[in-house]
Amino acid sequence: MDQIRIQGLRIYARHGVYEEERKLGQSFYVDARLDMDLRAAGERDDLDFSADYGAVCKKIVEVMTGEDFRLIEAAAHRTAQEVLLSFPAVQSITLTLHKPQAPIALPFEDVAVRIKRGWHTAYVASGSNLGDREAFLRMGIDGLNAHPLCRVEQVAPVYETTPYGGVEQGEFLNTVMKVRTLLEPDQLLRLLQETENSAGRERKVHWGPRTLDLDLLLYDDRILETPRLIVPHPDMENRDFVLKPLSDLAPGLVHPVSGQTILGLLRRLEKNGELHVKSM
Ligand code: A4P
Ligand code: MG
Repeated sequence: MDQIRIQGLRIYARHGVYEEERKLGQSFYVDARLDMDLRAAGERDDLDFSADYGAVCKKIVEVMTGEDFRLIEAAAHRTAQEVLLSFPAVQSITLTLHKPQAPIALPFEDVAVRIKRGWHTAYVASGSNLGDREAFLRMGIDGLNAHPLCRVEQVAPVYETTPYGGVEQGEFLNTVMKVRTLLEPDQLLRLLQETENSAGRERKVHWGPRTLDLDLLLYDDRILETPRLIVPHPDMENRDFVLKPLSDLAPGLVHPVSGQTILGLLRRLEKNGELHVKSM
């Protein structure tokens, strides 16, 4: 990927564990590598398609001097996060924070931390079959958007679907959201569950009726299996009410376990049988 690089930005700040450091301050140096697609900016000669490196430097100084951290790890983390939030064209940032005057009672040249942070793409399935179903789907979208580290970028059309899974219950509305996020998968799952809870979700019957169900389908091309979270969602291949809206957003996306595209998985399901989406 293309890059913008900033080297040796000097900032006088007060990060440190010792009182002396917090009182007197010292010089820190920041190197930043911004990974982003610079083709459109290059072809059009237009800053709107890039990130203004002067403004990025100002943002870094603002964060580094706006709050005093004990650890350079924390200062680097917050600075990287704020750059990503303020400059949407930046896909990821590698930030090195140097502290050459750190209180180490030995001769040394430099001490630094280097971190990489970036945006992730997640697809979230959303379903409701109780109460005002449309309003509950809307609460799902709003709940994710309300989190500062999440942006719902696209929402697929909403489909009316017959219940899957053998439990006698009302019909569902289903859709899929494309989410750009700085949250890690377990943090995103927690947000999904909090959003379900604030929509009055009660867990009584497995696969039973629900005001709002939010399932994490895909997170970049990661494969995860923990007691709390399996990604890709283990049953998505068998659910046309998931594959149909997902294929509206990303038909060519490759499922990282099966190696098949989303459209391919949907076609296979359509050939084999049990379908739940009422109107395609
Ligand atoms: N969990 C593990 N992996 C994931 C993941 N990728 N995303 C764990 C979300 N959760 C994941 O979920 C049970 C546990 O799964 C969680 O604690 C989490 O740690 P839950 O939401 O508490 O319980 P549930 O919803 O009853 O189970 P589940 O498996 O989420 O149900 P489903 O699979 O969502 O099925 N028919 C139609 N037409 N449309 C529907 O939307 N939905 C269901 C529910 C049944 N039939 C349906 C529909
Ligand atoms: Mg669920």
